[in-house]
Amino acid sequence: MQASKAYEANFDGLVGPTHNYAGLSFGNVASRSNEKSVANPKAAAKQGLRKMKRLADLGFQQGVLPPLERPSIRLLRDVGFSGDDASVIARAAREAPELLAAASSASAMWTANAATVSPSADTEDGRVHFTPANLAAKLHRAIEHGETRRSLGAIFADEARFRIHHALPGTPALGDEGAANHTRFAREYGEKGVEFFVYGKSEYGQGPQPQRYPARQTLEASRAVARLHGLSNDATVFAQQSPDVIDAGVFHNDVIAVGNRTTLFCHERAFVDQHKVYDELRTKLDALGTPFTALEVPESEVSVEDAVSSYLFNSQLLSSTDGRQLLIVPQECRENARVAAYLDSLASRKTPIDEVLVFDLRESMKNGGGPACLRLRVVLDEAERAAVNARVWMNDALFTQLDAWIDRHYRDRLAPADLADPKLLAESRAALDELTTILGLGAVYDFQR
Ligand code: SUG
Repeated sequence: MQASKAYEANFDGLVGPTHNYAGLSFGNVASRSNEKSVANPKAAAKQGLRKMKRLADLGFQQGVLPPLERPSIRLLRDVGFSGDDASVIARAAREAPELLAAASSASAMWTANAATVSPSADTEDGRVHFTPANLAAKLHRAIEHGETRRSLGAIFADEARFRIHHALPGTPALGDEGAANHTRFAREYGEKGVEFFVYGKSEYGQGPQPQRYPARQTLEASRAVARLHGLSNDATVFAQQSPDVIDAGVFHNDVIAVGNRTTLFCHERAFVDQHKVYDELRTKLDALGTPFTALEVPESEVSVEDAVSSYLFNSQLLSSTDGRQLLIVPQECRENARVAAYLDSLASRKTPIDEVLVFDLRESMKNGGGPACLRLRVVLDEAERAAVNARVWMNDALFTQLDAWIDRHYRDRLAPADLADPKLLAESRAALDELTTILGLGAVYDFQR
């Protein structure tokens, strides 16, 4: 059967007005080392928006996912703070500042963790499947999935084409971090592919586990998502991340590997039994008539430590319309001499990467979120693309509108103490209320209902 033409769209999370550095993610080196520094939400939102605009200008399908309502008054009420909204915030600031910080995080910007997505070419029922990630490992992230599901529902509303599941039960045995631990290989986006799930540990099985930092994704969760999406066993591969790289700060697989179509770009220490993993991918892809290339970076050229500090592998590997493969890296890659030398050497080596583009995402990077963290990949054929809420596609007009919207609503300085300011809630709600009109989302937020 001839596959229909399909595209990989990237949906980036718009950085929310409460972007701040609260040190909430033990195991994520950047988050912990920038704890309590002063953030610039306006700059953060503009850096993300400029990435979206530039990729749209280059001809990529680029969408926008909205921030969530923060601070989450719902979380603060759930943990016993009561009274009017201002009193809830004031009491939380006094009695449990760490819970106020969790309720205020703009972490939904990292949409690679919003959900796992399987294209219709891979699923049993021929629909695009989404499973919002339960993000059970961290409180500030575990509160995202309900609202995320609502946003996805407002954008991918056509139930004949899109199936949006509920998140898996939020418990350690089923810890799920979404697309950050998922990659799909296929010759053409519209053809059946092999879906690659990477987990940190198995809850019930044997096997090595990290000792220092938590493994956020379990094998049981990855298998559950594959089942929900109706993926066939002969077109799925499950691999374990090396526990020692988790202990070195690789809290998601997308900090050490990225894939696109027939290419896997990764560090040589990314997986347990790495060569077996390549063999299984190659065999399963070969059965579909699809080639496979692993571009592996050795420790001798770029150490895991360099990879974690530069986010070399948290890059986006994108196929341009003229068939070239682009690597979208954060500017921290240019500031690390070994990583910069590696990237420079790509021009003279024969690799599947044709060009490297560098982006300033400093504000997000300081919380451990690079180019790939900020995007959710959704492969869509023509009909599916036409069924997406058209207002979320990036173009000149949307860029101009959002840029002005950021100017109107965002602060350029947010220190930890500012989270106690009740005005931040009102400002954030005013911004989001206007955003739902710009993006045509309807009343997705609790405060609008
Ligand atoms: O879950 N950081 C996020 C970064 C997520 C990166 N995503 C991917 N790798 N796909 C996290 O650790 C830090 C928030 C703070 O400390 O204020 C944070 O949540």
